[in-house]
Amino acid sequence: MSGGWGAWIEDNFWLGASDTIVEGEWVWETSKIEVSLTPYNKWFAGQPDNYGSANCLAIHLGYNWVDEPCNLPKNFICKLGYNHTAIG
Ligand SMILES: [Ca+2]
Repeated sequence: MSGGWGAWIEDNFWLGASDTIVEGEWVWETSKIEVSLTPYNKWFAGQPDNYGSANCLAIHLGYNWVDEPCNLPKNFICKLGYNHTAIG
């Protein structure tokens, strides 16, 4: 698939944070730490904008962060511990 919404969906990934509990307060799903308190974030200019009730954090090409509706189909990126073995 190339171009249009298909490429947009394929070219970005869920990162595992959301503002579903309190709009505008972004929290990592696993640690429950506020995103603003972690040492790195890279919101794209004008993001997050809650467009279309966007409550989940995605990263897209250029490694910028955007908020998107949580029901969009995407692959995801996970942080694993040092001793984890990737399968598959
Ligand atoms: Ca939101």
